[in-house]
Amino acid sequence: MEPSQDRIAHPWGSRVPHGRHRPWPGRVDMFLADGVEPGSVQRWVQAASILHSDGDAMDIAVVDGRMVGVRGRSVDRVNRGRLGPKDLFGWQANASPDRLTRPLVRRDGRLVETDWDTAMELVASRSRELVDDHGPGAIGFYTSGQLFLEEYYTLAVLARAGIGTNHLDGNTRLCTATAAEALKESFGCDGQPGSYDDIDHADVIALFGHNLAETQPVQWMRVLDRLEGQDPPRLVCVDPRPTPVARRAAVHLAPRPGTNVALLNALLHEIVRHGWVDHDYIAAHTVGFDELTDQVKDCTPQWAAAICDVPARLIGEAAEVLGTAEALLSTVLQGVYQSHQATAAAVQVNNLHLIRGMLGRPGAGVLQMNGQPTAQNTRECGANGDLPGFRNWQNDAHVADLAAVWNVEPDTIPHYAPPTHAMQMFRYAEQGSIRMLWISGTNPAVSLPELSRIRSILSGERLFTVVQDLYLTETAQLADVVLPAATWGEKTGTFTNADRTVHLCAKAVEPPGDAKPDLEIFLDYARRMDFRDKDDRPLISWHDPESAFEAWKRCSAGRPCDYTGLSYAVLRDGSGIQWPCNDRAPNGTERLYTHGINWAHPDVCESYGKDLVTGAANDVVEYRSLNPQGKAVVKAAEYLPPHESPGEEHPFHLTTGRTLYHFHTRTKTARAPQLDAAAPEPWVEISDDDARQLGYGEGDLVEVTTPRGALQARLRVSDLRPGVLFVPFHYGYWDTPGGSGPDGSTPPRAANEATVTDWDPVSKQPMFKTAAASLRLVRRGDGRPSPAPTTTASAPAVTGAAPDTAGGPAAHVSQTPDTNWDGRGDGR
Ligand SMILES: Nc1nc2c(c(=O)[nH]1)N[C@H]1C(S)=C(S)[C@@H](COP(=O)(O)OP(=O)(O)OC[C@H]3O[C@@H](n4cnc5c(=O)[nH]c(N)nc54)[C@H](O)[C@@H]3O)O[C@H]1N2
Ligand SMILES: Nc1nc2c(c(=O)[nH]1)N[C@H]1C(S)=C(S)[C@@H](COP(=O)(O)OP(=O)(O)OC[C@H]3O[C@@H](n4cnc5c(=O)[nH]c(N)nc54)[C@H](O)[C@@H]3O)O[C@H]1N2
Ligand SMILES: [Mo]
Repeated sequence: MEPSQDRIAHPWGSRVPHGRHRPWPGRVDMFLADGVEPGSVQRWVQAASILHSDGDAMDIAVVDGRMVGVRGRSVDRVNRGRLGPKDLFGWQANASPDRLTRPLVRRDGRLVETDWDTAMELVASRSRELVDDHGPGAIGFYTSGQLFLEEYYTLAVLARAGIGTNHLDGNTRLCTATAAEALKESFGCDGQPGSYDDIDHADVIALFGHNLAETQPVQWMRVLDRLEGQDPPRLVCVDPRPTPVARRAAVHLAPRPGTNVALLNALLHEIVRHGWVDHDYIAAHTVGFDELTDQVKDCTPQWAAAICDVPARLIGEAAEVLGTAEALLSTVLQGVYQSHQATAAAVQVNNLHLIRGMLGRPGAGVLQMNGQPTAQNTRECGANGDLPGFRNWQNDAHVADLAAVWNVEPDTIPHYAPPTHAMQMFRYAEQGSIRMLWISGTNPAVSLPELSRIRSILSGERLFTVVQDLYLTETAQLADVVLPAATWGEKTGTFTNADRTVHLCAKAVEPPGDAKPDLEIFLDYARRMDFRDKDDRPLISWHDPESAFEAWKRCSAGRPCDYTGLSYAVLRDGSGIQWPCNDRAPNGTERLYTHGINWAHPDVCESYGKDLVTGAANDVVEYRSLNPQGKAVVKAAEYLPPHESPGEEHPFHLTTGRTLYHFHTRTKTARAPQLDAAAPEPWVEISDDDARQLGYGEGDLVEVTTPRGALQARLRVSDLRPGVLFVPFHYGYWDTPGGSGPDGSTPPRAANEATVTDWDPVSKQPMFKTAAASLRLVRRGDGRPSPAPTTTASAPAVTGAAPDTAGGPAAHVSQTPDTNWDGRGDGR
């Protein structure tokens, strides 16, 4: 192992070969600011990363009240001490000089500084007026996948029972709504079946629209280590881009964007035809297998090859690898969730596992991935379009049970319709029925589709907009009130990663200026609004993170996401722990569904399911007759062509997504020098073939246009599949944080100028991955290559066409083998 490496140039660090069925050996990564020696660190404070859904456990180094670095926690089951580039360098953004330190209010058109009392009184008085004049439905809350559990739970209680509005959702709608929905459709309830430890045991790992290498680099390190160890797994990758995953795959299928269902139906067709199915498992644990065989009967590889533009032979090969796996692990992410027929496709991956009996044992699992670090908590706390604790809004007993936890009348909690989804909330704001929108921890003026529309909604006179953030983002610039929040490292809380692991993340340093933790802001609002329960006691009785956690435990008791066995004390010092954690499973639960399906019973399930084409919700009678015993539902889906396909005027498929070095709208990663320098500007990826045909070259400035809008960036000629353009969605208006705004001084460069306002009918997740676009040359590049990274999916088709991405001495990270690992990782 190299004792130290440039981790911009080598994002995954040194390999430690990892044999099948063995515990993953540890490697402790540490990065300290220039001039800081390990011996001079005064305190190491326990935390976990919030720059992806992996939940990498780390300690924050503190000297004289300042963060000076990070070190991976080798005791933790998730990362065994490893950290990815964003974990290693991202913390520097906390100390950026342009942090918000005082509340701002808009006066005479300008945002001016004020004190907390003035800002909060303005928000509270406007809320009271609106509720009095127009009812609770005039207020909407749009939150995040990046706050802590305690904050979401408090927000859910104050919105659903305090205000009594149905309009509360998270940016998780853009992110993992389909993960939740696919789990509800197949298993009756949210909750990740698999575990990251399945990577240690699987003989086949299939990644559907998931660039694991760039978006969860630490689990990719685990896969890479296995590829170098005894009995390595075979990878199947379904992705139109030549991602690092695709490059290591035994079979890489690069379908036309938007055709996942056709491809999956052909894979299922082959698996059924060859009899690679587990009939005992199907009979014992599922309903719906016959409908599935019927649906895929004619979906031959030749049929799918014509739709997906993938060789039929490769589809057959992939089916054989999947069909003959002895322990199959599948992961699904945005290439499915944000693409056409999102839920229908994600459900077919569940079907693959159900009909092959690939669940609930080591190596056999599904990870319907989350993307954001704390998205699982948004969902389980009911700060998205669900009720807290995975309760079913259509089941009166569940609503009554929740009302009892909160000591309110059931009618206080809106359940006349499904909780409003974010896309609909923006529509209501556009139409004027939502008159106040409180946005916390998300930057919709960069991350929602069709940005010209979003800007006009947010800046409209009729909407009173509150934005709670760390910086004066593109969104905050349009607000009426801006509340300065404390973030990771400056506040304490817990959160849950994609494989149900709960971590404690402690406060290491003070927030800047007057910035406050989101929890304190929500509690302050609840006090000012004087929310009461039915006995006239304060609705919200907790006052700090730990008491909020204890309150949430009561709400989660007896539900699938049972936290009753956890506490701050249990989470301190050791490893993260997977829920459910209770009397029966005091050390947590590695895998769900080890003894059949337990949350799909009509009286228990979170959802009665939906029609996969229209999204219409089933009622309890339909569900009971379909699934009286609460088995898993094998739900078939027919392939339907995308709503918008390339044609004469817009000949390309435009797809969008991520790069390794940046997180989302870059509010943090653009403020970390090593990360910013690795990918300083946006780019447009095009295939070698298309570039040659058009006579365009590396570095040319181009404009991408769709019916919604246009953006400009320089061209990267890559091994992308022909006919597709890829644009990273990270870049908003600013070249540099705090730079010029959308005043026309610089050409637009955000991917979402061009994306479409359209969503999956079942999960309501917007379609960021499929649009039809045209391409035009603006200016020749004069031999200067585009700034896209060379270490990732955006690597140039011709080696050497751009200088290698590297970080130099400023990106050197120490790597130390860790041998004290008993393979248990619970640290107890
Ligand atoms: N570096 C980094 N890591 C992150 C984040 C980040 O911003 N930066 N964000 C986090 C969050 S919130 C999320 S949601 C995750 C997202 O993680 P991923 O889903 O892995 O990332 P994306 O780049 O959005 O999309 C994945 C792949 O989908 C492919 N794709 C596009 N269209 C289709 C299609 O129709 N079918 C198929 N099969 N594939 C298609 C794209 O080519 C792309 O490589 O990453 C998390 N981790
Ligand atoms: N075209 C396209 N668009 C996409 C996607 C895509 O693939 N393509 N992906 C979608 C997905 S999956 C996602 S998750 C979204 C992400 O989209 P956003 O949620 O808009 O992205 P972020 O930049 O993470 O925004 C989080 C904001 O919260 C702030 N923040 C960070 N920590 C805290 C905190 O502790 N408290 C508070 N109050 N604020 C905090 C940050 O400064 C930042 O402004 O984008 C979606 N949009
Ligand atoms: Mo996401």
